[in-house]
Amino acid sequence: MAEEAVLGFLEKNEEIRDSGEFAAERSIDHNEIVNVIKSLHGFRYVDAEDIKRETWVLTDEGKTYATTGSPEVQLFLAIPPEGISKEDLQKKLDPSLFKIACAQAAKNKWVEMGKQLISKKVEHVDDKVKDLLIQVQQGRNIGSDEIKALKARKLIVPQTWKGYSLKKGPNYAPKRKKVVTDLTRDNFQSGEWKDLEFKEYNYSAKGQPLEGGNLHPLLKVRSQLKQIFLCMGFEEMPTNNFVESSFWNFDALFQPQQHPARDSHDTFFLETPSTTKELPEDYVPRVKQVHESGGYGSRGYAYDWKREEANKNLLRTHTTAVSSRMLYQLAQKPFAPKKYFSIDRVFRNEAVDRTHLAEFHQIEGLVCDRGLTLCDLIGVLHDFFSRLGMTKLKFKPAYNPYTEPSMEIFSYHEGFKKWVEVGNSGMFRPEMLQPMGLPEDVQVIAWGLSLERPTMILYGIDNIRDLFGHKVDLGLIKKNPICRLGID
Ligand code: FB9
Repeated sequence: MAEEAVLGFLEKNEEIRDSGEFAAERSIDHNEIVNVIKSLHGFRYVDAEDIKRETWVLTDEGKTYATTGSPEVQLFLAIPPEGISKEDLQKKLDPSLFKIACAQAAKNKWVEMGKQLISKKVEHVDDKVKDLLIQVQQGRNIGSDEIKALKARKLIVPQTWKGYSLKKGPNYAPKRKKVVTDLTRDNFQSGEWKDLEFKEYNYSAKGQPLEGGNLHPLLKVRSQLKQIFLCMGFEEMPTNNFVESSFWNFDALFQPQQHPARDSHDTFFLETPSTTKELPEDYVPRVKQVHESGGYGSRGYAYDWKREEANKNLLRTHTTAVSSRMLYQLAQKPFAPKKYFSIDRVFRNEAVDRTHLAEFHQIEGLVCDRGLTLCDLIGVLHDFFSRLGMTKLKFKPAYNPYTEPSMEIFSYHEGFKKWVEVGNSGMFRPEMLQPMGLPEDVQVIAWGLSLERPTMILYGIDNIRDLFGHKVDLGLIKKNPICRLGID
């Protein structure tokens, strides 16, 4: 009906100047006309141009007054000639209107708000507000002062009316030809195809979105880092055991049993199974020995080392626990140099904040070989971090119970224009390596960093809770760019 009206009118007329008037004149709903115009425009039967008009529409309160009359007039009409007490008058009107009605009626000097009585000051009043609201409703223009007054009373609000002006398009026809999308065997054999309108191919149509799996940004950065380690000739250590014994997590690393990190404020100890089943009985006494009285050039910690303490199970606080296991295994065989890495979860009973959760992924690299020095460590750190795009490094002396010397690693971040701490490193202490049975001239250089920090920086994620955990927005997982580590 709307389409015939539009195509029919253009058959005899140059253009439809205003779709709003066109619809109103034919009391066709303007939205119906708009949908037809959009579709005819799509098939180029018509060429349509937007026309916009700022109009005013009534708010719900405005709509009420347009039908029931303005509150001040309702109040005026409710006052009997002899006047009425405020209480009685209040009963006669809708409570939500009373206040505004009094204010307006008084402002219009229609009523006398006496102490006892409210009385009329004029004989008759016109409900100009109601009339104005109806005019606006009918789209008729009213004066700007009236507009301002109604707007101030939040009875009308501005609205942009959108319509079209349209002319015949290149494919104009008084009647829309049946558009088909496919050349079928039937319309081909029947020759009907010659008179048919074939729908244009929309070459910019987006194909069906491929619903494939998406890698979490952390896993993208992890696979990039794995690539870097493998390219540097490192082997991945097996990290599939979140539960570890205090022995491998601390004692084997020459971390004393009274070290603050070994109490439940920093470490998650297990209730069940609370203790480990087995430890290498040939090796444990040497660890006890080095803790209690040193050896290998060390004087140890001179305290009473307890097996029970070492037996306690916990959630590993660092993947260095895996390094200690692997280095011990290495020491059980004829020595061969090794380059190992690990990337997996570690757990620390820490206060959660913008950059810290109770668990994060630790990245660790180690090189085990004869005669390694601090220079080799600095060298491998430059090699490793340069592959992450960090070429400007500086090192700050640090302390770890299991490495001496130890260094914090800083990289100059061009974007932030500042030095960012990008990790920690050191040379494993002989008190850790010798009891394992590694040859005296074997040194192990190692370093560690987190997976979350680089991922947050690379993906511009400012709060770790948005990266990891139940608050992660799946949209981020679906739409995050590929990880271009070290690639400008
Ligand atoms: O990851 C860290 N920072 C970092 C790393 C990369 C990065 O890349 C950006 C793209 C440019 C940005 C930042 N840090 C280590 C430094 C800090 O964030 C630090 O405040 C927090 N650290 C964690 C531990 O927090 C308690 C990060 C985590 C960390 C620290 C030390 C080690 C591992 C992880 C280690 C070790 C180690 C030392 C010697 C021998 C073996 C292992």
